[in-house]
Amino acid sequence: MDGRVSASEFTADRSADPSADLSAPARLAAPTEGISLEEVALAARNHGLPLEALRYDLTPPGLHYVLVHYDIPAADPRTWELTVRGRVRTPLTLDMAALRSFPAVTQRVTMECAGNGRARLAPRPVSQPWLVEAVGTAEWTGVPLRTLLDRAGVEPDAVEAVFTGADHGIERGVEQDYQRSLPLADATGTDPEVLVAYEMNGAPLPPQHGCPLRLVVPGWYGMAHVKWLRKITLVDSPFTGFQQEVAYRYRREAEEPGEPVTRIAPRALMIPPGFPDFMSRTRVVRPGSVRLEGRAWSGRAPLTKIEVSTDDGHSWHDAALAPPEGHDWAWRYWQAPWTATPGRHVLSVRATDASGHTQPVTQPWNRGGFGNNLVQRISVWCLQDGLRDDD
Ligand SMILES: Nc1nc2c(c(=O)[nH]1)N[C@H]1C(S)=C(S)[C@@H](COP(=O)(O)O)O[C@H]1N2
Ligand SMILES: [Mo]
Repeated sequence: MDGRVSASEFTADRSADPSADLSAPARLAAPTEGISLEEVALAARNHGLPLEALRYDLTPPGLHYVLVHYDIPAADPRTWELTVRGRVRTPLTLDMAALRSFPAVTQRVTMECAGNGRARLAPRPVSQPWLVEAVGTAEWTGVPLRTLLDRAGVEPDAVEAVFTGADHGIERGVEQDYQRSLPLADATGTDPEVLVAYEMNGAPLPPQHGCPLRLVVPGWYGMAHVKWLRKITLVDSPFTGFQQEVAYRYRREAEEPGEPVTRIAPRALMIPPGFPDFMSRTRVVRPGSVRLEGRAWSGRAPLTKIEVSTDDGHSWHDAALAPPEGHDWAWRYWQAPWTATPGRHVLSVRATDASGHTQPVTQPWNRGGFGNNLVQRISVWCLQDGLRDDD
């Protein structure tokens, strides 16, 4: 050896398995490693809710967060068919007209990506780098899943329904259609009631949200709401596909089976008050009375308490929480008064639900970066005057 490191020593692992270059395994970022261009590319495709849009009960078109693992597939509603197969007495093939002929149900549902909060974790799981904004609320219209399963006649030995989307890709070396399953009890439940939805806020589904058909599973994290839904298969043993058994598990060690990611943990978010600095997004407010407000939700149990802190978590005060008004699976408005005094402040809010869960003030870490409902912190400068005089 002449002391130089040959190129093959760096590429040895990869040349042994050429697909490692094509589709890398899951990993954690090194302590000093920043967000990569690959993650920026994902973030540019999969946008979040601008937090000021928390002001709307229903998220306006285009402001609802989006998460697409592969590509948005080409889909023509005029020729689309949904099949129901497997452990059923009567296999079904339904076009959009047939689906629309069933009695329709509309539900207001807050959806949140299980990876929301991932980019704030340390060590940071390398993936879609959400901060806190992967959430939105829409009114979804469609056919209850149990209506379709009744029509097909589920055989007594069926234990799960598997949902297949029309999108196709490779993830961590596994080529696949996007697929997820639900236990039969959840698939046929009445509260929450799972929908096979064809409308979002009264209009046909837009391409990025699953045109022409998607599953909506109220209370569950986003991965369960399979978009571009083309096939429902009743199976007699639990589904072990990639998005079920490999991804979307709470794991601290890579080798452990982990717990499945299911329902949404409680979270409250605040509309950042005042106005932002362009680069840092640090907020500026004027001294005096400021209304702190936002939305809160939980997919596990009704909310019982919202608290705000204006001193970086040292003390907490109850906020006023609006009633659910019949929308049990949607976020609720909260507000609290604050008197801003000159200087720097850190604002936070946290939600508690009837299952006794409160948002943590230390990170709930797992390898996939799922369910990180660590409290939001908003840095605010209260300035007597502007930084520059406009007059
Ligand atoms: N077919 C399919 N369904 C999918 C996905 C996908 O990539 N393909 N992404 C899932 C994830 S991880 C989330 S968070 C939600 C996002 O739904 P939205 O883009 O309508 O907000 O869709 C889910 N359904
Ligand atoms: Mo997600």
